[in-house]
Amino acid sequence: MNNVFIGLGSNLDEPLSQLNKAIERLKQLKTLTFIKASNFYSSPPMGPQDQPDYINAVVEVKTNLMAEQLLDELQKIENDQGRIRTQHWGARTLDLDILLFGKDVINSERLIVPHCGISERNFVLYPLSDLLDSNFKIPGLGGINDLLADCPMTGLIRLTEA
Ligand code: A4P
Ligand code: MG
Repeated sequence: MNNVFIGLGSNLDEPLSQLNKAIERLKQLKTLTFIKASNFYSSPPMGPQDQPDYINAVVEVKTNLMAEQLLDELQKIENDQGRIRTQHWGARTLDLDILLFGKDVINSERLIVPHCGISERNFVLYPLSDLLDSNFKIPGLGGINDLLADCPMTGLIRLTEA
């Protein structure tokens, strides 16, 4: 079994309920065990500014699936929740990214893990840190506490207490 951390993001069609719906779908999947969800956070958009603020969260699951099989499941959920791929970094009803997949480092055509930009994106790093021990080390990036110290919370608002 691999411990996997999945990043969730939405800025269209009631982002909070998009995230809650996606979490319910993940809980129903027989191929994984849901462990825990982080707090929810809001933040201004990274990338094109003519789009609404985002809501982000991270969940931890355990699974025997291979990473690409898990990506297939996540893309099904994105598609079912009306994800339309138009502009890179553009507005979306739901984005599900595999942030960490056990201790694996993956560089395939479909998958880059750890996910790009974990260490610079406060809307990924802070919810992820809600779920990690303070001595946790991210493959190739270093200790979570050092990463947090280098990543200001600017613009990030914690919405819920998990
Ligand atoms: N892919 C590669 N690695 C992974 C991975 N670890 N997990 C590939 C998931 N997918 C991965 O993704 C394109 C392709 O990435 C997939 O087909 C998969 O094979 P996509 O979601 O269709 O397209 P995208 O939107 O162009 O890229 P991506 O990577 O999802 O964008 P980001 O980097 O996630 O950025 N601002 C705030 N505040 N909060 C946000 O959540 N998100 C984005 C999107 C922009 N601005 C944001 C936020
Ligand atoms: Mg994505």
